[in-house]
Amino acid sequence: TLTTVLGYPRIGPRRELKHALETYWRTGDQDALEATGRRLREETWQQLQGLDSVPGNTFSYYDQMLDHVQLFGLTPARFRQLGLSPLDTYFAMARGRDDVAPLELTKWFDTNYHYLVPELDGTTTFGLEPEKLLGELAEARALGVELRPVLIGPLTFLLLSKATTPDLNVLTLLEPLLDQYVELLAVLDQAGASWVQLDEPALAQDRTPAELDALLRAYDRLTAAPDRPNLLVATYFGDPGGALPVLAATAIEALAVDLVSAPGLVRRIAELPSLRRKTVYAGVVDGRNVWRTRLGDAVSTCTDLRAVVGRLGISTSCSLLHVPYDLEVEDELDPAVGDRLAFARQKVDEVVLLGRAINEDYGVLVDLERVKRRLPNESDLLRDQAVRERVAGVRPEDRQRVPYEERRTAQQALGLPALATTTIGSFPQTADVRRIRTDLRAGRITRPEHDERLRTEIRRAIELQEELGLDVLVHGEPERNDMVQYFAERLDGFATTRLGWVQSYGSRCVRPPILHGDVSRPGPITVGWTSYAQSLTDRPVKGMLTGPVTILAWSFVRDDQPLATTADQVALALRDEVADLVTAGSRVVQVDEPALRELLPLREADRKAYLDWSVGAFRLATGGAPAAVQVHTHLCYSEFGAVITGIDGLDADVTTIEAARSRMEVLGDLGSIGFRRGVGPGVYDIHSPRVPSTDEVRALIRAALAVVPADRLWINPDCGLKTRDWPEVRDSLRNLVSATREVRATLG
Ligand code: THG
Ligand code: ZN
Repeated sequence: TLTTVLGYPRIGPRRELKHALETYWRTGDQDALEATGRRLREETWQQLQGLDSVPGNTFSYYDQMLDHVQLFGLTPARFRQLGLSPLDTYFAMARGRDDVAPLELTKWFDTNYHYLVPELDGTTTFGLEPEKLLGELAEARALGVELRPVLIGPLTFLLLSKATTPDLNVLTLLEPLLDQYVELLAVLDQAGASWVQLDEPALAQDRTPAELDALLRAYDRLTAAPDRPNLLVATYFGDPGGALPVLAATAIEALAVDLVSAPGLVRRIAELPSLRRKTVYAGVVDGRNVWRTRLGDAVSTCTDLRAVVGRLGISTSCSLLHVPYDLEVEDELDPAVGDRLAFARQKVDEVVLLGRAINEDYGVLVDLERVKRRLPNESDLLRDQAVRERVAGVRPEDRQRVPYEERRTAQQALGLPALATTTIGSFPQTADVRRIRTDLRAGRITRPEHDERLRTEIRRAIELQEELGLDVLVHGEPERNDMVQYFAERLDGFATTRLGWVQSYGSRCVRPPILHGDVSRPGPITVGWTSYAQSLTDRPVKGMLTGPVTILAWSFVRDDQPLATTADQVALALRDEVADLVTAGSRVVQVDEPALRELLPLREADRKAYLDWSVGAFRLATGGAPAAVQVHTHLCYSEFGAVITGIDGLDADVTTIEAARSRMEVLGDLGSIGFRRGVGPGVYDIHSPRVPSTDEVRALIRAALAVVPADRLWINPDCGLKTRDWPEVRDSLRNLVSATREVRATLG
C-alpha cells in the first residue's frame, strides 16, 4: 500500500505567504519573498515526510493555473509588452496594472478557491519554461526528498481556459499542447522524477463525447512518450463518469479517485478489468472538509478496493489546499468540537495511519477508533431535539408568502417612487471602523464604548444617505467583518477558528466557520443596530441578513445529514431574526444569497435537487414576512444562466444583482423566463475606484428600462462599497441619484 496526499496548502500556517506577497508588492524585495517561499516549501516537505510519495509543485506564489500559463509560455502580449521581470509579469497577470486588465478570476469548480483563467486565441503557440519545476525538484533533492510533481492535466487545462477569439474551440489546441507535455515529461524524467501527477478535475463535470475522445487521445499520446516518469492521473470533486473507462483503457500507471464525493466508484472500478493492472489511489480522507476520517469505514472501503485493483494507494480525496493547516494551534476551540476535527496536518497523519492499518493490523486501529472518536451522529452534543422537531414540522405553507401582486399592493404603503434607489448594504470599512472592533477585542475599550462608536458610524451613514436622497437606506454594517463569520459567531451549532485560514485567491484568505451541530439562534443578532438606524430616519432602513445557502457555502458543514436539513435549520434561525426585525419596525428586510450560484452541483443531473432545497431554505427564512414587508435579496457574479429559474423561485419582492460589468445581460435572461418582480441591476461597477459620471449611469438606467418597467426597476450600485473610500462612495452615489432623478422626470 502506498500513501500520499494530492496537494497541500501553501499560504503558510500563519499566512506567511500572504504577508510576504503584500510586502513584496509594496517594497519589491524579491529576495525576501523567495526566502519565504523556500521556507514554506521546506516545511511542507517536512510535514509530508511520513508519506510514501510526496507531491511537488504544490507551492505557488499566487495560483497553480497561473503557474501553468508561464510554464507553457502563454503570457498574453499585453503583459509581455510591459517589459517586466518574469515575477512581475506573473503578478501583472494576477492583479493587472494601471491600464492593463488582469486575467479573469473564477471559481475552482465548486470550491471556495479561485483561479486565474488562461487566455487562448487563434494565434496561440505554446512554449515550455520548466525552470520553476526543475528548481523545486533540485531544492527538494538537496534535502533528501524525492517529489512527485503535480501538474494540471492537459484536458482540464484547456477546458478551464478561455477562448478570447470567438468560435475558437480550445480542443483544437490539444495536439500542440501535448507536444509540450511530452517534452516536459522528458525533462522531468531526466531530472529524476519517477512519478508525475496530472490533475483532471474537469472530469467530474459533464463531458461531451468529443471531450472524452480528446481525453483518450491525450493519455494515449502521453503514455506513448519515449522518456517519461510513471503517470498518476488524479480525478476529484466527483465521479469521473464516462471518463473512468477511458482512463482505465490507457496505459497510465495510476489513477486517483475521490471516494468521499463518490463512494459508488468502488463498484464501478471493480467492473473494469484493466484497473487490475494499475495502482488506484483511494481518496478516503476528505480533502475539502474538516472532519476526522471515520477510520474504520475507510479501512473497509480500502480493503474492498484492494481486492479489485492492481495495487492499492491511500490518499486524500483532493488537494488539502481547501482546509486549514493545523488543528493543534486552535487552543480556543471547545474540545467537544475539536476532537472531531482534522486539518491538513492531521489528515496527513490519518493517511499514514490508514496505510499502516492496511499493511499491518487494522483490527487494532478499528478498536482505537471506536474508543477515541465519537462519530458526529453518535454525539449528543450535536443534537438539539427542539431544532429537529421544528425542522420536521415545517409545512409547505411555511415557505409560501401570499401572491406577489397582493404583496405589491400592501407594500405601496412604503411610498417609494418609480426607480427607487438603494445600496446593497455595506459602507466603507475604513481603518477607523475596523479599529472599533479590534479595540474591543484587545480590551482597549469597553463594550458600551464600542457600541457608541458603532452608533456614531451608523448615524453618519444615515445622515449621508438622507442628504444624497436615497430611498431605501442601510445602516452600513460597521459591526461586521465577514458576513458569514458574523452570523456564525452568533448562532449555536457553529464554531469559529483563530488561525483556520484557507486561501480564497492569491494573498486573500477566509476563515470558514465550522457548522458542527444543530443550529439555533440564542437571541436576536442584528435587531439592535437596525432599529437604531431606523430610529434616525423616516425612510425605510433595510434589515440585513445573510441567507442560509450562503452561510452553508462559506462554512465547513457537517457531513452526517443532508445539506437540505442543515439549510433548513439555518433558515429557521433566520426566520426568527426576520420576525424580530419586523416586530422592531423593519418594513424592508434583505436576505443576501451571493453564493446561490456557488454550490450549484458540477453535474446537470444533480442541479434540480439542489435548487429545490436551496430555494426552499431561502423561502423558509423569508416566508414568515408579512405581505407589507418588502423582502429583498442580493446575488453576486455575472453567470446566472444556470440558476436563473432558482432566482425566480426565491420569490423575493426585489432582487439586486451584479450587472454593471456584464452590461445588463442578466436582465435579458430574467426577461426571458418571465421574471415579473422588482429587480435592481447594479448600475456601476464597484470594483474600480473610478467615479461613474451621471451620463454613464443614465445610459445604464435607460438600457435597463428597455427590459424592465419603471415601477419594477430599482437603481443601485453593484455590491462591495465596503472596499471603497468614503469620497468615492459619496460622489458615485450622488451621480447615481441625480441620474435617476433625471430619468424619473422624463417618465411622465
Ligand atoms: N466570505 C466568506 N467566503 C467567501 C467570501 C466571503 N468566499 C467567496 C468570496 N467571498 C471570496 N472573496 C474574498 C474576498 C476578499 C477576501 C477573501 C475572500 C479578503 N480576506 C482578507 C484577507 O485575506 O486579507 C481577510 C478577511 C478577514 O479578516 O476575515 O480580503 O466574503 N466566508
Ligand atoms: Zn454582490
